[in-house]
Amino acid sequence: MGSTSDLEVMSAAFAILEQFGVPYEKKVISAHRAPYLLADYASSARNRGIDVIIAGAGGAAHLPGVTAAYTTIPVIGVPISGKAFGGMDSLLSMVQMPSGIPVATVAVNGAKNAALLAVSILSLSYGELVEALDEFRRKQTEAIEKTEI
Ligand code: RP5
Repeated sequence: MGSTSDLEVMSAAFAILEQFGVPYEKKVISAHRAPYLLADYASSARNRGIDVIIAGAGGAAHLPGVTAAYTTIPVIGVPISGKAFGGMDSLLSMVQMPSGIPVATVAVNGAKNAALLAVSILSLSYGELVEALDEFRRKQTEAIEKTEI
């Protein structure tokens, strides 16, 4: 994530990754304030065994786009709403990536879905996650079926 101020929103992703038993690392790396750190992190990610990167940022949210420029592993962007524009600035910064460097962008503050998408991608290589995803969906459906108002 771009700042510790993104931590609260991004914690929804940590919760999902922990629920599925997916090992992960959390980092604050700003595309603007420490671009050299981002270049090092993203360009070494594949060789360090990282399969997917979830990048959450707000404002002129270049973090996922610049990350994706330095690696060919999948990058999922989480636009984070700041004080201005209700997160529309971050959303457009991510979803409007120019052709050639894709960022899979989820909803504003959609950290939970970002992690679920990461787990789906990982399930292509780690078969045990397939059953875990099916179980997650079953429970979600059951909860809806049992809902009374
Ligand atoms: C972005 O600027 C961060 O991702 C954060 O969402 C936003 C504001 O950062 P702070 O000023 O709170 O550090 O780079």
